[in-house]
Amino acid sequence: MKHLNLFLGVGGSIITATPIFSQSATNDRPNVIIILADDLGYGDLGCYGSTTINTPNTDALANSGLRFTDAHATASTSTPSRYSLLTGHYAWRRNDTGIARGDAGMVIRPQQTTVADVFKAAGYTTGAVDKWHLGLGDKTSTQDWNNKVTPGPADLGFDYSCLMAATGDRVPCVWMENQQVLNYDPSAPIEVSYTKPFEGKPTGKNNPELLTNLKPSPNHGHDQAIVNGISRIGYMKGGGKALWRDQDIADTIISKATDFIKRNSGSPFFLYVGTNDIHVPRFPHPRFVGKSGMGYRGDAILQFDHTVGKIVETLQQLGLRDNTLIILTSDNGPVVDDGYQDRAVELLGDHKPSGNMRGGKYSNFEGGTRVPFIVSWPSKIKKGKTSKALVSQIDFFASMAYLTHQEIAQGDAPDSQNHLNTLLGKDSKGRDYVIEASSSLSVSNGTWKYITPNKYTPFMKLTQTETGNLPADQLYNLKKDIGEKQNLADKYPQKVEELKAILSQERNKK
Ligand code: NG6
Ligand code: CA
Repeated sequence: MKHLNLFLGVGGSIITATPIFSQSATNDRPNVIIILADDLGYGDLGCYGSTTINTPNTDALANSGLRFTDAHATASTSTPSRYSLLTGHYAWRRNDTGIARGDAGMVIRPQQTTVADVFKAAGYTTGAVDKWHLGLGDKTSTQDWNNKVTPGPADLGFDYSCLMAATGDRVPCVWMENQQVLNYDPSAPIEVSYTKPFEGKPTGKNNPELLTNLKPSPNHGHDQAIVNGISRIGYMKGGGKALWRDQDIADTIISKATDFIKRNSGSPFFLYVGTNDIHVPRFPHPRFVGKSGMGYRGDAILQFDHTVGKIVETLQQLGLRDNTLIILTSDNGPVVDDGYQDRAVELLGDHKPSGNMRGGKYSNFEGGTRVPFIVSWPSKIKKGKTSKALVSQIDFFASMAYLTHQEIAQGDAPDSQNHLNTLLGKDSKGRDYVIEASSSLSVSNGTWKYITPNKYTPFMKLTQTETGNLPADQLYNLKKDIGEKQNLADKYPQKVEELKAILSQERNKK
């Protein structure tokens, strides 16, 4: 239910406990920034033990705060993961929250309460600068991209938004600023289709000679509309000067995010920054090309790290750093070849995107959903600590509601728990268990992990992913076997029953 009346709480969800007036962030009301990387793995950062990539800015952020070693996205792909982070509702409770097309209607319905609504009710100014991937407009394929597309983030509590509707590899390849195409070019009206090509428009499939920047990997299917010498999923016409250049995407995110911070430096703000890095197509700015020695995937990690550095630097310049709570995490685990011939596989060398874990993006194994998770708030959190507490992105909503003194109305964020103390390092326990969704549901209590049987493929050839799918119970002892190699389900049937009971109890909740 959406809040209607902030002061009275009548018929609405949020009752404010703090007055609404403009005041800069105080110790009680820090600015909050979530930096959500895309497909960044547990092993992709120096501060998570990688010796093959340099991520000085992210490492400095970790050193300025708390680094979690058992933190989880709720799903192993983007749309469901982001849905849950913003709503505190498990995406798997709905059947329409899978990887969204670029012309999907908005997945979070306008009447749902999001964490941005919570911040807004607390008097914050709210912004989203990101790869959105949660749909725009009312219904799939009904958007008129030449006009304002509604509903959109403004209906979900965001005062400002500047976003890529879906992903870099899906049309439309334009930025949507406050739900309208940024730099709209009236001479090139935009049309989008996910069903048929536009007559006379080249495609990656038919015109490979036009793929001057990146070619798709065989059989993945990113061979439709060509934009900026890269073919995509979906067909698109028009766009003209509004079309993005992939090599500039990170810089656009940096400038829109830092502008938002500068504009709002005088009063508390919440900013959701979802980077395009390191999702495919990876086509970093020439400043980063060749710098990692690992090809575009590694270079995109450097570009991500640079983005982190720029955000932190802007806060420092404005004197906001001490009282800004930053959470840095990833929407799901890593993948190496996700659809383009960017030589990520060939140049990977000794780099381990999932660290010591098994699987990655699309996987039930820990590599799918155990993600980097850094929390930094210099005026409140001790420096340079590591937490082994079990945490999940599903708890962002309730923890932020608690931080900002907002009550959560009946029915809102039903799966979210307040773990603010854990996030601030005052409590090292965290959740009793986390639930992770991929092809199956899994549950982990930090030591024991159970994966529900299913009949899907155990190995995705295209991406070379060990999915963890098996038509039998799987039970792993993560404390002894982080690589999930030894299935102990037969040995400990009691444990299996215990964890299954948790899942069935969760499934039975609304
Ligand atoms: C998959 C795409 C992959 C990527 C993913 C979404 C194919 C074969 N693969 O369907 O390239 O776009 O969707 O990634 O189409 S996510 O991180 O946004 O969930
Ligand atoms: Ca992702």
